[in-house]
Amino acid sequence: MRLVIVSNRVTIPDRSEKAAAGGLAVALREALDSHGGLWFGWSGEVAENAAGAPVKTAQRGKVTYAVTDLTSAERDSYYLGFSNRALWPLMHYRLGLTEFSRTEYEGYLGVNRRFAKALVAMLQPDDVIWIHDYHLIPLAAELRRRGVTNRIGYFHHIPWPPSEVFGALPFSSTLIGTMAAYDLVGVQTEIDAANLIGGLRALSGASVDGDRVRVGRRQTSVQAFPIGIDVEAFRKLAAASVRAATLPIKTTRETLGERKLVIGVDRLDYSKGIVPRLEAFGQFLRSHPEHRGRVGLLQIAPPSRSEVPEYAELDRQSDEVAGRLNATLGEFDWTPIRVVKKAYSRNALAGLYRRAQVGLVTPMRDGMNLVAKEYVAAQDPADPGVLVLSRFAGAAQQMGEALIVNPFDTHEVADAIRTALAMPKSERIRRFERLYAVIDASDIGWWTQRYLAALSNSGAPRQTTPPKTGPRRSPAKSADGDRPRKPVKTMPAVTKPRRERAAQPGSSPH
Ligand code: GDG
Repeated sequence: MRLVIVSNRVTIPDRSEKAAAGGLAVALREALDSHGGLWFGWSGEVAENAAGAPVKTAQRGKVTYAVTDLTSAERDSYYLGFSNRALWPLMHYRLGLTEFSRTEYEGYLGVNRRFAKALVAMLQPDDVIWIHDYHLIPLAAELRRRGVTNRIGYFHHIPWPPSEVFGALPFSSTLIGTMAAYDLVGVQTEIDAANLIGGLRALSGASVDGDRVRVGRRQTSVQAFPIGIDVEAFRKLAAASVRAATLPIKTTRETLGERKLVIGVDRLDYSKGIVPRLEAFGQFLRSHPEHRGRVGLLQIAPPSRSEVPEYAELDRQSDEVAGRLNATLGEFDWTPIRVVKKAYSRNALAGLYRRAQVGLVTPMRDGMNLVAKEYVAAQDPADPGVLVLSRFAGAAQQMGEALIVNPFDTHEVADAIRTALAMPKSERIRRFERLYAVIDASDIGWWTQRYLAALSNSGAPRQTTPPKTGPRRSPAKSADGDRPRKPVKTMPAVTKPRRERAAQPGSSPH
């Protein structure tokens, strides 16, 4: 069997490039390496002759990379328009920000048709095809129209909203109905799975039996596969980065001195809740003035999709709020909030996570949120920091030992920051060990294998899921003084966020 991965953007690695630590791209590349495979998608480049030009290919080991450029009209309608001004806000429950245009929808369908046409020419009979994310929802339907009978799976990295929200999108019934062309649809959480299945039933008249969904003559399966990170690689990276005291870590030591550090790391995206988070930090300093001068918030926010107007507005707002809070709460020798709008190396990020006493991960809505997992993986097991996590991040479904907060409630987030900073070491260690065990048992390797196993079983008689077990053993320290013991990889514990235990999501808290 050969694995074929399709994603919106494909970066052809440099021949000399050493594998980066972890990350989705690395995990997918490893899966391709072990099966031999093809990775197809947009090059990220724009060229006016793109539609008629041949696909560009490059061979790296056992993997063939095949990329196509987009015309500027395609990029505007498919990528900047329908994907990022209609689907992205809609999937994040932000109807007020959702901009729909028929022309952009046509452009989206057009690029999916063009991708299908290009892919068909490269397919072999035993290929298993794995398509990623919201840019490419109708791709399997386009492939089926061209007679492709191979196994095709889809993974949706972002949330799936309830049908009352998704149904507001014109042509929502047609679009959601194309999901039935897949053999397996993976989403991040059980809430997303329930929403998608509910939407298929309500909007395209699907009949449903557990995770099996039938639309007309086609049957698919919708299941949750919570994505993970390469925990082991990230843990090593963080420990090494702090030991080596590379530049940002050294400078942070010098500029912060004994001051405590609260860290946020997010693409500059409104779904990540950066502005409400800054406000919450301001509220924390107002409510607990004893912390003034003793703690600072570092928000790393590399710019993202800056050609989309809502992102440009967020850029402006975050500067304004940080400026106002620093001006009103800061002192001549202390700046409470630093927002840096640039990307740092993974190495630097890992070290900064480890230096920070609090990881502040408060998206308004998020598919999973890998930063939450990276923050935990990076901690010193002997003196770990505390994760404050939004209940609306998919990660909250697994990481109930974090301090779970409602990001819309500024006072609640402010109180959680105070609780985190005051938490006794024994409790920090207890929470860290449970969180580490959960993310380690469901790391990126587990995710890839589990998805691909389910895809190759799809269509076959129903799979039996391994029993859910409690959290793994505590990550007791090992001989190197830092490495938590590796738990056995089976099904990870799926713990509910603490606040949610009493009132569970009948109608989903999302
Ligand atoms: C989508 C879904 C889902 C951030 N700043 C820098 C940097 N990053 C890295 C983080 C992390 C990644 O970017 C962000 O991942 P998230 O999961 O937090 O969010 P999205 O980008 O929105 O990803 C999300 C994910 O897909 C996977 O399925 O979890 O819900 O929205 O790895 O570390 N990396 C570097 N420098 C930075 O400044 N090197």
